[in-house]
Amino acid sequence: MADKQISEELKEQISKLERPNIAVIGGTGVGKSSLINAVFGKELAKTGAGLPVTQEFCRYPGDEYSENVPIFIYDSAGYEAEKEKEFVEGVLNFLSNKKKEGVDKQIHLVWYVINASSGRVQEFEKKIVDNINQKGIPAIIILSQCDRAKEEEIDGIKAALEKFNLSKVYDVLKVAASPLEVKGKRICDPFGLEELVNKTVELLPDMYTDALIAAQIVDLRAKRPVVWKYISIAAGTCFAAQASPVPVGTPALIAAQTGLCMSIASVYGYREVGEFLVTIGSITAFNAFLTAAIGDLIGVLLPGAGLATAGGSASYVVVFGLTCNAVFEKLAHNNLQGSNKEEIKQYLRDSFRKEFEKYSLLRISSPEALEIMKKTFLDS
Ligand SMILES: Nc1nc2c(ncn2[C@@H]2O[C@H](COP(=O)(O)OP(=O)(O)OP(=O)(O)O)[C@@H](O)[C@H]2O)c(=O)[nH]1
Ligand SMILES: [Mg+2]
Repeated sequence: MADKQISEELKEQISKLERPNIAVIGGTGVGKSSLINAVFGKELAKTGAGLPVTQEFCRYPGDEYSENVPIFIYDSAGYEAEKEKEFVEGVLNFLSNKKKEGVDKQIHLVWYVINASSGRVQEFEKKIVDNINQKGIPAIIILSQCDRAKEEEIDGIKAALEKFNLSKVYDVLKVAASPLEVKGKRICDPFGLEELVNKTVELLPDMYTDALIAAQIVDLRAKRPVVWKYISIAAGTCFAAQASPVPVGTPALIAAQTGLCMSIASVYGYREVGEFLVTIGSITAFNAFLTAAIGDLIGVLLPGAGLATAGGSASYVVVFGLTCNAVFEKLAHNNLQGSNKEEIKQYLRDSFRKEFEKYSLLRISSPEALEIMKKTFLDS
């Protein structure tokens, strides 16, 4: 009973993550696609110098992956010189049509991008931004490529924007998503991205922010509250009135830990690793993987293992959840892209053991203890 209950609840929680739609709009070559890639830590959108790259509104990810993603982002074709009229019409039509598709499909936020080193904003851009505002869509203005803009260019744009007297919902942020390289060396690190994510979270309705936090990669600590939600649902179920204590090593707890591991993996964008773990062969193989990594430590956590109390299974779930979080947080920091499966497997096995050992003395004997743990986890 308990296994079904836990995994069903997790599934339901995931499906409740409403998915925001963000549209990225601005001139050609200002760096819209580069910005998207930097925020989401993946080469979602094609970028490039020279000719215009993005040709029309493209949704990322596309239909083939849409089941599993917590956010949609629309990259757009930039305006080109002398085609401003078509551009304005195109953008406004797009926003109106999306609005007609309903609350879920409409654009919830616009990132309007202006190249800082151009030193100017044009009159028709005011029209677009004003119109976005009239449609009730919040917008953030992003001054891109700030790594190579002079202060006076940035000030010039800011002064022009002030003259435009745009509504209060806007914020103007300085960003460098893909800083210039000189002789193979970056002149500075990317900047402004965390601020952009934070501001975005502030402007989006609450129901959308978990989804955004899960999808972005520039601020890893921001993911913890979402991770905690998963851990606390799984652990809380162990204390629920009718849930019987879950014996460690039984299908019930294996199913719970598998679901929890996958959910946490997906918050860090490692859905594939989560699935890889789960599908190493089967859930039994995942269990064998864990037994090889941490099996001998479970006895430390639950002396005389076997039949656990509600507190015992909650402790196990929390320790396991915190372990998964630490493993995926580290994986995101260390970026193992390019490593082969065997290397990743070895890395995961080692870090599962190390992290599990670290947390294994934790005891969660009551719902109150769960609350205290929450605070420690979010503040540490
Ligand atoms: N120096 C610097 N260059 C950048 C930055 N962001 C993007 N670029 C460069 O600007 C060029 C255009 O970037 P894209 O991201 O393709 O621009 P876009 O706005 O998507 O362009 P279109 O798709 O044509 O509308 C590329 O050569 C990028 O490497 C940045 O923050 N700093
Ligand atoms: Mg583009």
